[in-house]
Amino acid sequence: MAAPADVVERHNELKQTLNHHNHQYYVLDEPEIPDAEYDRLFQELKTLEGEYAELVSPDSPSQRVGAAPLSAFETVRHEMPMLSLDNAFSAEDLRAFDKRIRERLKSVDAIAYACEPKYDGIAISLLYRDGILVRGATRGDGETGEDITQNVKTIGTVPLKINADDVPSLLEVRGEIYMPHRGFEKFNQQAQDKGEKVFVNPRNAASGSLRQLDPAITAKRPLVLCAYSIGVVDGGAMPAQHSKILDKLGQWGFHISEHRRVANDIEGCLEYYAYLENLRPDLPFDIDGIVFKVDAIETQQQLGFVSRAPRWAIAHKFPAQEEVTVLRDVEFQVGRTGAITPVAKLEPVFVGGVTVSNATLHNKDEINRLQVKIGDTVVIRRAGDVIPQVVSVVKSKRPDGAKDIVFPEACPVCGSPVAAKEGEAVYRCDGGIVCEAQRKEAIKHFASRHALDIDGLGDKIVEQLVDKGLVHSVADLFTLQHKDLAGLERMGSKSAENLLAALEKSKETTLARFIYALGIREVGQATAKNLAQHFGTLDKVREASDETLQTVTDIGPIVAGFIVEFFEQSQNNEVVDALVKVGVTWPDVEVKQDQPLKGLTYVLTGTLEKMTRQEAKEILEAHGAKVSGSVSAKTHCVVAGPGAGSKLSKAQDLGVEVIDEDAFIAFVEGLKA
Ligand code: D41
Repeated sequence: MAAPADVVERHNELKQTLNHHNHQYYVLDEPEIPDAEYDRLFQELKTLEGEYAELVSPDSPSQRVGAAPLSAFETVRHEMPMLSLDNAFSAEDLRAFDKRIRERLKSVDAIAYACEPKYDGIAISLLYRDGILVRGATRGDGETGEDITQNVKTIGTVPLKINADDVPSLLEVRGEIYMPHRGFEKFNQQAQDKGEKVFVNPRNAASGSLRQLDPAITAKRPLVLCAYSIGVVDGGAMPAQHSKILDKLGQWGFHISEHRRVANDIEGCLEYYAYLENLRPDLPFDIDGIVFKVDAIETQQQLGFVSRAPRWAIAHKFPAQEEVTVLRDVEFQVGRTGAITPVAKLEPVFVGGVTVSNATLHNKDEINRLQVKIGDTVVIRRAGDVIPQVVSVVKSKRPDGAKDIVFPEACPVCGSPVAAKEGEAVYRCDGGIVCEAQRKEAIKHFASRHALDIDGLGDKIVEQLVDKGLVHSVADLFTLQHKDLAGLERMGSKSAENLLAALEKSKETTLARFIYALGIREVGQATAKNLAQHFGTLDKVREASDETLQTVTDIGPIVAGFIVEFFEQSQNNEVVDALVKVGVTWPDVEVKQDQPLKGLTYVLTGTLEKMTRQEAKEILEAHGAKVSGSVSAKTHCVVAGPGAGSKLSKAQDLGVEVIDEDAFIAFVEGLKA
């Protein structure tokens, strides 16, 4: 049956739209819509083509996967095309996949599947001749990609040489290059500090990093390769199961997913899906689904592929964590330290399992970067349980009346001037404790679980206490009377009694909690603990100079500056004194006298085999040393395990002492004696 005119029209429209977004995504690295939206449009196109085969044309996005590479790199033709993956979006889709396979094989037996996370990065190919890496290439459109040999060679997880006697003389390893969260955040922070371009997400960061024409730039990016299959093999044999092939690659020094597993049947695959979906928020990298592959290579070959996607593999995608919606308004919230945060008020939208109507716009720079206006259609992302954020603007959907976002020049709560310090992106209200918003936040923080842990003193109660003028500073909490509390909303006589008892109880605390509760900028729980352990008494912390503070574990010049600044302000000291006067107490902390490594900075790098890095760090810190993440002229010593890279070479360049793990252990033993 011929397709009706309206279907033909819709199909043309989809083709055009998808080709546009394909170009934005693959060639320009500037996606305008979330993957979920793209997937939906693509599915719609595939459905139409499924119904009316005549619609399938050579220029349909269904006929190619990705676009031609940029011209700057040499083009490489993959000897064996790099296939793409079909998607499944539900358990039903997955069972249908299994059914198709068994029907095709005319088999009633259960099929074993290799299960692995689908890393959200860039697929690449690595070619090894006699075990030596001779070429690295992007997947590109699957047929041709870009030669990025110089760039992949800079990535630590890419072996330059496979040291084994059973390596085929020609071997192609395929995998995904991605940027883990920590590296991504650090990189973006640095880029922002330098006023350079920041990346929207780790995937774009990985892609942008690989596309640098100067490998020295790529070398500085925290990229990781995870190997997921092989391509051409000649002059040697590989195992007969996908899972065993990965094991082999692991033995040869490739990074392979630690979460991979073999399921005995498709129901096992669904269990694996649930397991990984649960783990996903805690993974230190982005994954966008799971890949299931028939484990037996012989069966894979029997099944073959259709239009560039294997029949024997499928990607089970997670539900969208990004969505599009409309930005209705922007509100400015004032935090504990006066930081003004623009909050996007959104047309409510369902993202990754929850309805979102607020998202953070972070700060003024971010608004400028996004070039967002009120009325815009925006892309919202919700990652794990962090605050949803606006990641981009769909400029093509901007309405005529879109309004500029005006950042306030005065605090929306107290009217004090708002300013950013030089080099800082954050604008702050300089009202300090004059600002009601800051006072409220400071009190909420003081009462919070890891601070004084005042049971029953919730946000709503704090707001009422401040609004009614009953509490100006945290010290006032401890002089509250039953009659003050019982009159509040949501507070009966009994709850008022309970709150008074909780306040009384909270007075007995620890030095670390007390320091944390003060809410000094950048002094979190860990720093507060370090301060308590280092100084032992509050007075010593108060008197400590900038230089002394910097000898404390994990405290650098910036945090030291905040602490000094805090105790320079008389109103802060008055509050601290008042707290002590009303009876807030804690036992003094015993300071370890024996700190032979005091003032020395150590750096740990590479893999330690007899202890974890965390253990080594704790040992060093217990002896008074500072453990840093980067090597500088001030570094006293670098402990380097196998796989140490740039830090080791930097230490060598700077002439910093380098010891291996055994020497370190001997040294530590010596300290005990
Ligand atoms: O982690 C991944 N992104 C991943 C991608 C993976 N774990 N396995 C994959 N397996 C394949 C086949 C089945 C074709 C060997 C893949 C991809 N392909 C793939 N990545 C990009 C396009 C296709």
